[in-house]
Amino acid sequence: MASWTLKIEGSVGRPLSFGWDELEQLPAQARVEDVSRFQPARVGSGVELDAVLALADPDPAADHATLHADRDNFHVSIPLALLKGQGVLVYRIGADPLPEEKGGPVRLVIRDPSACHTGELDDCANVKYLSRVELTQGRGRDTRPTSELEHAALHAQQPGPANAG
Ligand SMILES: Nc1nc2c(c(=O)[nH]1)N[C@H]1C(S)=C(S)[C@@H](COP(=O)(O)O)O[C@H]1N2
Ligand SMILES: [Mo]
Repeated sequence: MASWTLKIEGSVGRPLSFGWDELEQLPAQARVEDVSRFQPARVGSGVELDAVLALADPDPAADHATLHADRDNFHVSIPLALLKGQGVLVYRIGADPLPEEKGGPVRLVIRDPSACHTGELDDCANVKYLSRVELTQGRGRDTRPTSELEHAALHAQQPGPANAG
């Protein structure tokens, strides 16, 4: 169905590549229905990031996950300890693929982020067009805006509703 893949790579025993069909085959306990229940501004359903990472057999020394959106060259690196229990990979709305204007084909939705640039697990880390998750020892690439000005400029480029973020 889908022409995209989400790769899990870096410090893992088993690099993996997921498309729509592979994500659909994940067990019920990995599934998350309707992220708007905990993030009212976000939509869609998906799977727990933790469940997907576990399948790749992470190196015990890996301590960061870097979330790569190669499409627009946006990258976020977060300590695994902070990310644990927080990340949902959203890729569908009902039976349909998550559209690009919602950050599809795959978007990370953090269950409980802090406001933009107020911490490592912030709203800015809800990576759209997610193409790769790379596990590393130490922090990886992070292109999140660091100032209000940079942040406003980034939002001005985004499709979809204006966001004061
Ligand atoms: N690929 C990608 N993901 C991204 C961004 C981006 O520029 N590119 N911006 C981030 C920032 S700074 C914020 S605050 C949120 C905004 O999400 P929204 O547009 O759905 O509100 O997306 C994040 N995810
Ligand atoms: Mo942001």
